[in-house]
Amino acid sequence: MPLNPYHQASFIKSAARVHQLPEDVGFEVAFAGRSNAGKSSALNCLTGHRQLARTSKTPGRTQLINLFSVKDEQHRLVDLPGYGYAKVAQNVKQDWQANLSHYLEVRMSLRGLVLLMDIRHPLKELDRTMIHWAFDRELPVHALLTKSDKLSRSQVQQAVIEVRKHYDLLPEDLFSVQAFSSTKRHGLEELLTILNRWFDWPE
Ligand SMILES: Nc1nc2c(ncn2[C@@H]2O[C@H](COP(=O)(O)OP(=O)(O)O)[C@@H](O)[C@H]2O)c(=O)[nH]1
Ligand SMILES: [Mg+2]
Repeated sequence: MPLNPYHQASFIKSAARVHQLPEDVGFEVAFAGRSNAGKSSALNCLTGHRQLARTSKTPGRTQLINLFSVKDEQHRLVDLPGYGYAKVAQNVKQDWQANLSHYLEVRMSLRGLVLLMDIRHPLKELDRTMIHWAFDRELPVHALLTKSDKLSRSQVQQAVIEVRKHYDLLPEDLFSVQAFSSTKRHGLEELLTILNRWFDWPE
């Protein structure tokens, strides 16, 4: 595999609140999804680090915004807290949601949102909420339908088509969809193309 810049990703910091983030300059690409959607696995697959983002069998524990630099600190991957974990108290949930919507609303360096959803259960209510927050400021969303190894090839194709169809009226550069498997490393090239575009790196 050719050397990809994401393999040099390194941890910058964790932030509990938007005001604790690094200065809002350069480029950011955020990864979001329900707890257990496969976000940590995808980030680890992308960066080649086995423990860059911690995978967990007890979802809902990561409440911090984690930032990683790619090439330099002007280009950052942002691991947003997972949402939708049933056992979390209502007030904590509301707090996370306020924090996530605030981040999506005010962060000027944010160029795109990678939204991870289990390919077997896409577009849950909170996923749609995230998508609408992004569209409120015309932020592009790339839906990453994870764990595609769990379905047959035709089921995977069907799922991609259906999610895309749900946002029929939006142009492809504002809403795109792909299947992804961290375990099989399927879909990495397609994801890299989107990330490079958002970071304004030549293909
Ligand atoms: N079969 C399969 N399982 C996956 C894949 N990605 C993640 N998982 C599993 O799904 C669970 C949640 O993954 P994790 O990356 O921790 O999800 P997160 O909560 O969104 O960070 C773990 O048990 C992973 O091993 C995948 O591509 N294929
Ligand atoms: Mg995780």
